[in-house]
Amino acid sequence: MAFLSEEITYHPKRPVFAPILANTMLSKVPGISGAGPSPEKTVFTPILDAELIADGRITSMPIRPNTPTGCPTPATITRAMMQLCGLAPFFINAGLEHPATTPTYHLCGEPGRDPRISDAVPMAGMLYQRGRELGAFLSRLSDMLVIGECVPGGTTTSLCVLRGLGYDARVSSSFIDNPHSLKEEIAGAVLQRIRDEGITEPLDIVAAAGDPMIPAAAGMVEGFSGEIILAGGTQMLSVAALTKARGVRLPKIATTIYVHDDPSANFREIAGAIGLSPVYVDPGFGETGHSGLARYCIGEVKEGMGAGGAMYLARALGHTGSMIRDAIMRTVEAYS
Ligand code: AAM
Repeated sequence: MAFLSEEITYHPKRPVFAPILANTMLSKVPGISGAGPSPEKTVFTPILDAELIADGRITSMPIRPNTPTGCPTPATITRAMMQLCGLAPFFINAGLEHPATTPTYHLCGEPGRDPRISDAVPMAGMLYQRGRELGAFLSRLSDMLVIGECVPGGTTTSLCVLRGLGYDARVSSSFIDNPHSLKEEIAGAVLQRIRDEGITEPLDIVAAAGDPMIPAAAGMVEGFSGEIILAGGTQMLSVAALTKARGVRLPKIATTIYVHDDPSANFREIAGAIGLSPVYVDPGFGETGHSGLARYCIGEVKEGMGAGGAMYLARALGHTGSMIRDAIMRTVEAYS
């Protein structure tokens, strides 16, 4: 199997890798997110993942960068790619519950609220606008913008947004066992509220049902003039669905094979319905001999913090599949 699902057509000269950090209160619902050691602690994952990528270690809390089953956080992969490529990530805070512990560009948003109860992102319009301005600013510095995300619970907000925009989506999960019935229960309640309140405008649907990452990323897609890569899985489909609904150009999506081929979701079908043909990376974690990385192949973690897009970027910058795998192995082993 080839490392990448398609040939690289563009080799950037000055890429910017920009993960968007945000919270949704849905991550605190027990059983909804595996991106953190407990439901309450998932809100810290974006901050701790960013710390790991920027500093190479987590010091603000006594937490290891692996799941309880020994599966490395996707931030480990992103860290390895930043080092391999000699890049510094540009973190964007679209709405975090707690202050970040690494430098971030603050869009002055708020954490996403529970969309079953009230509008999740009342500031969606402002976040879109600020994302657009940031995208335009970055256009002067860079020819390729790779946008990642870290939003625990974000697959569920994306489910709500995609359904609200008319797509019959089934989304991925950080868990091996995708908590579909819990997600369906939440999406059902949110869609009922959208119908009851007569919300039809795409950005209003995101304000009602989404999380702060979605409008910020979509605004950046509109504002940036160079090559755009959305680095992520089903969460990035909701960003692309929003840009499509607003008549903005369609971005490219890069993810891992673990999301692309996830039998518990319908990533390919929804990407096709939006008009996208995503590129995916197969890093061959099953053949590395590392039992934690091999768990990606059975559906644990799968993707996150732009890991798939970071590996794509490393290929676009000329690194081979085996160089990329070796860099990941070195980083993973340093944290074992
Ligand atoms: C981010 N950090 C992660 C992780 N993600 N650490 C471990 N596993 C992950 N999958 P869900 O909706 O199930 O919470 O999945 C979305 C989260 O999973 C996002 O934060 C994404 O970046 C990834």
